[in-house]
Amino acid sequence: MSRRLNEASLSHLPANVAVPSYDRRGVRPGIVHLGIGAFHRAHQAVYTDDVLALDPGWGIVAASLRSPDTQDALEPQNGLYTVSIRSEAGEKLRVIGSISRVILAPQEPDALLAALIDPHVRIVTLTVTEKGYCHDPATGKLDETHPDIVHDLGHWQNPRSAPGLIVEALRRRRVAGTPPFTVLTCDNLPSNGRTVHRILTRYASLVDPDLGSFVADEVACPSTMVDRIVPATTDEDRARIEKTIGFRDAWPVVTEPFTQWVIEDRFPQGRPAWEKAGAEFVSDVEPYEQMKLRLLNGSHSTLAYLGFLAGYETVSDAMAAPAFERLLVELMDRDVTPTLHMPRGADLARYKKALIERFKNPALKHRTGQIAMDGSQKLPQRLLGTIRDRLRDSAPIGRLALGVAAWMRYVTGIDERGAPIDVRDPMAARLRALADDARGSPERLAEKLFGVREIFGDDLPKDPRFTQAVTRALVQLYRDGARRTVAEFPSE
Ligand code: CS2
Repeated sequence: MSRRLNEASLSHLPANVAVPSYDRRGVRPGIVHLGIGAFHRAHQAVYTDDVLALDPGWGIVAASLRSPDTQDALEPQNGLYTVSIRSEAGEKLRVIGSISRVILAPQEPDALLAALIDPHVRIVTLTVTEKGYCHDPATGKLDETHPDIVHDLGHWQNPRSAPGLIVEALRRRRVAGTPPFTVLTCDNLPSNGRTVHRILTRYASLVDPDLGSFVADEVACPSTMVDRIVPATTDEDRARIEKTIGFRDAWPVVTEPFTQWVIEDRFPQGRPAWEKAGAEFVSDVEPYEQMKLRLLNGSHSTLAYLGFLAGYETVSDAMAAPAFERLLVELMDRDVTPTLHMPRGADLARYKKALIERFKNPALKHRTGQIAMDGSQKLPQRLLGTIRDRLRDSAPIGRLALGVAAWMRYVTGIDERGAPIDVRDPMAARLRALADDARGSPERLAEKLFGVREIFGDDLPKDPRFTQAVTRALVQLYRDGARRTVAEFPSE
């Protein structure tokens, strides 16, 4: 077996593997990142790596809030890892050096808080996934009954949730006279900056009303739209990359050529010149966010549930079926596009065409089962917002309802052949219990699931246009299976 990738191996890598162009010894952390998963490492960490040569003051200290896996993989590698960019044209490899340290929050809470209160740290970025914000997905408000929030409010000096950690760090900075950092969420939440600001303000006000006002008035939470498809790394990826670079990387990340980052330019304590790496700074991100959440993520979730039920393992497998491609094109063009309000100059037609190509990328083994995770946290911003807008316009919602129905079928935990589905979702147990209560009747299943207010809110379950369209699609899915339902679904 080869030696491990680390600082010493950088000068021994093959010439076609790009390496950091700056001296890592001169880098100082200016960013703390919470939630170091593959997405952060293929996205924000790459943009930052691109600009560290210009200003070495923006290195990243990253934290895992739960699992030790990333720390175990990256610490022996001095934070270095490989990004593999894959397409039909082949694979490009690059070693990223912007992460200097990985902290495991549950084990080293003091180290994380120390990093967060360092006056040189001026930005805290987050990719903690939708569920990491401990909020109610339907309303976007803090879920005050969430076990981690209940814990943190009782022990606010020893928090474990992302809101708890951020607010405690802000409190300590305030006591020390250090200006607050900017909080930059990079998760796929609607109006993500505003949502995070609301959650942090509420949490802080429950700790101390005065701290709540401080967070409300003084902490900037710019919105962002982040985009890059990053499938989970496989052992096959590890072996292939080791062969090319000649060193073992315990956790490389695999991604596509496409990458996009649109950021609201509101950083009172300064920021890296990410625009030099291709990020777009705008005054209003929300149209871009909505475009991406509804077109990309909405299609992704629809494809994930229907594709999984139809027996397609990956997104590109499902997209190779003409009926699936047609459904998605129609979903984007006829159902989502009319709900978007883009600034002049945004080329939606080009964006959608590129999306179809991205989904078809056969070199990315993006598993439908991966995207299907955490649906309870994803449906509101991916499909239900579009549905609300369509209903307001008295427009048809058939395809959108089919996506919701496929999710319902999926969370029963039993696939079309009677085999168990490993449903990963913070609400999995509750959803499963509701499904069991429905005893195989699609009508009852739909009715039970409409009652989950955290997902569907109070309005949709009362609208017969919504409930009937979803129930009809669910009946069809049970009767005909996903493949046939998609093939026969009317283009209205
Ligand atoms: C996907 C996203 O897993 C999922 O839910 O829809 O991770 C998607 O790949 C990214 O948002 C693309 O930017």
